Amino acid sequence: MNSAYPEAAKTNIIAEVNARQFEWRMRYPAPGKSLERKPQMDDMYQVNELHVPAGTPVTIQLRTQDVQHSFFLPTMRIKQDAVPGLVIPVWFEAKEPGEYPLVCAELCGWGHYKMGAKVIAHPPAEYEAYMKSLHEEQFEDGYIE
Ligand SMILES: [Cu+2]
Repeated sequence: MNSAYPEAAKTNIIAEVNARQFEWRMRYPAPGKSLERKPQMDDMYQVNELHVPAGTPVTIQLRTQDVQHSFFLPTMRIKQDAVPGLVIPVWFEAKEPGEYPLVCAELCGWGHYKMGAKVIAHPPAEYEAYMKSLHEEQFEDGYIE
């Protein structure tokens, strides 16, 4: 197992993952833009679904909005605490397209048991297309170009 932080992942920051009682909120930059520390007008949001390109290392910025949670991708052997006040980069690679479970591994309250989500890995071209369609869907009123 190689645990070094690959260069490719350092520049491939695809989303902020915000844990809260009792769900996972994703914030993605608009297609072609990079993720900013502060939310931007054209960011995109999703709950309990994290879309990623397959076959390439990616980084997410992990944070929590309330108590301590733990970002756990059991099939990828990735686990990282989400700690109040910190933004923690986590890298992983979904080797194959498909769905991978994302669960909370820190007892965080009554709803801990249901704090599950999924990572959805797409072939790279399909990923680009998906993110574009998500942006169109979330900004279909045309307010932001
Ligand atoms: Cu939790």
